[in-house]
Amino acid sequence: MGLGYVGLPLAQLVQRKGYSVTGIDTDPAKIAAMDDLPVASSFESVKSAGIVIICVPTPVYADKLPNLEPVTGAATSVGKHLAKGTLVVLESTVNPGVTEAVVIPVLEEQSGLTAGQDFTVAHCPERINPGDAKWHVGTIPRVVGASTEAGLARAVEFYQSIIEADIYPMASLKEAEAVKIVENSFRDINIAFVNELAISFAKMDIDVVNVINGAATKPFAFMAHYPGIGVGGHCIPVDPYYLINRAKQNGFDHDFLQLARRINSHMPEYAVALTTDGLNELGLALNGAHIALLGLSYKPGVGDLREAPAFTLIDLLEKKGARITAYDPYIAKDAALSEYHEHARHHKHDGTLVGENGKARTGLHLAGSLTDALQGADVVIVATGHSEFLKLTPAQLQAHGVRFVLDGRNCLDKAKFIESKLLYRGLGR
Ligand code: SAJ
Repeated sequence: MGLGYVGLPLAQLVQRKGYSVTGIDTDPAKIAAMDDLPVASSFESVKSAGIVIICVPTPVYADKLPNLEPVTGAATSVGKHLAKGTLVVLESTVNPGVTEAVVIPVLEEQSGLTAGQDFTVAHCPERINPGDAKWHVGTIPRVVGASTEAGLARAVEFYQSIIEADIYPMASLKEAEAVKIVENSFRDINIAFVNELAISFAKMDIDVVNVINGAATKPFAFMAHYPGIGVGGHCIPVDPYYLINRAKQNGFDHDFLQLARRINSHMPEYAVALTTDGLNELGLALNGAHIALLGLSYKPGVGDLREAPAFTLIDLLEKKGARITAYDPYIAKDAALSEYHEHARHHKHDGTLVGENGKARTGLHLAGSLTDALQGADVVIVATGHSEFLKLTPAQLQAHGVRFVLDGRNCLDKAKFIESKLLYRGLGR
């Protein structure tokens, strides 16, 4: 249930492994698009299913509290059709305790059945790395927790039958829920660490990327992460809030996790400060500057705008009166524009797109090619390290009259840009 970036590859894998599968999704477009998989928008097939797997999103609200509506909605629909003897697996990322405190009661209430006796529930947190060819759902190790020993054994056996990797049984549902939050919070705090280093090292003229790569020569006890203009995606900037909120409900305040979130959320502002300083060095102002923003997607090689820091950056730059033309080869113009307006609605108090200089914002211009984006730009900001941008040369930019480059993902050839007439700034290098 849920045919998104988690559920669809999983359904296709399960089918390939010889199971009979019905993919369920409430989005008619997803149902219509499917041709190699039996799909349905109704939950009828739950009745005859031995195993039901729920893979729905778990976003956070604007106030960063976990939004469990998709999970409770799915559990309600599954519960209505649940038959005795079924194993229900939740793959969605939830804070520790949700499967027991939210999902099981809904399943019992809707089905009139008793968990542990009539059906069992397991949690196997999804581990998907979009854009990664090597690590995909058929090869990534998993952890599983369940409400009963029998349920655990059944869930482990199922995942072992479809995945060519180890499946690790956890002692409880809560432990399995906590594993996922911990692995993603680990990533968020490590990115915050190098983001803070980038700001510090920029003041000491130390190249933070060289230093991280130097530290990474240590073959143990170090894991390289790299600074950037922000942390986006459906997992890393979101999951820590699950733990922060759950712990708060139980009387503990995760100062460190919250600090890491503050550092990472601050990076678009830091990028604006670097842009302002760079333009000042050229005797130019941010107000009225024409900026080519290269990349909108939250990570290279994929077209995904969820929590993408580029939109915070656009918002901050527009407030200062800059005119922005964005280009992302992986993002369709209409998707970019609707995300732009959605972001403005979320973050604009007055709801209108007016800059601090009082002028109505020119709104986001979207270029259809790199050349179009560079045309007439004073500034280039690289917000996503898409492969198309890595080959950019100083001459190419100068040909369009670009004067300043902010390499927001430290992905350009710094040496080439330093020796050119262009003003180049990286993040911490
Ligand atoms: N980022 C940095 N510096 C880094 C790494 C990432 O700034 O050193 C930024 C990226 O630009 C992006 C965000 O953080 O905006 C998230 O990057 P990500 O590589 O973690 O991408 P995700 O969100 O696709 O993370 C997925 C996650 N998979 C699951 O949650 C199941 C994550 O657990 C994986 O660790 C990650 O892939 C991965 O390893 O690539």
